[in-house]
Amino acid sequence: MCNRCFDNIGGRILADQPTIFVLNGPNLNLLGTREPEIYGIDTLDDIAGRLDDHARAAGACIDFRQSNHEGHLIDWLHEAQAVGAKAVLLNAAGFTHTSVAILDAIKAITVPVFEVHLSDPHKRESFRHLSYVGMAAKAVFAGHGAKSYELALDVALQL
Ligand code: CA2
Repeated sequence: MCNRCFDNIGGRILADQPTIFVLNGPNLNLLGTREPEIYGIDTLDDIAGRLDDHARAAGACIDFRQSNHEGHLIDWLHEAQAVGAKAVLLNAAGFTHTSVAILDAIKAITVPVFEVHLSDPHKRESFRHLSYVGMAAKAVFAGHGAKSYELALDVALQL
């Protein structure tokens, strides 16, 4: 997270630097430790570092988070709206395919949400073909490994 973007009291976003929330769902904290043939070898920290560099170079800030709990992701979507984030990149992981509550949260905010996946769920098991997130997301970036996040960030920065 880029602390320059937030004040110390209310956590509000300061003035001129746009902030992009990057929210990651369950099990992604283990990225880089198994199934590299599907998800690549980067850890979530590696991805966060690259996004941060990329965003700073463009005069923006990244607020990068991960949780294994559905409610945290919902609270963070609400927070993105409350603090005036420019966009949200959301890899809801397994919740992508199950969570009406996350769909409702995306629909409840006006901040554009971009769906991100390392793998391409449409080339995998049929239960991954349904995406509740995709029903409300502005666009989907999937199947490019860690690059999916960078591609989504590029588009979000151009909003
Ligand atoms: O490809 C993606 O980014 C997914 O969102 C990853 C989810 C999966 O359920 C979605 O269908 C597609 C799984 C995240 C599991 O994360 C790990 C990755 C490597 C090692 C351990 C966990």
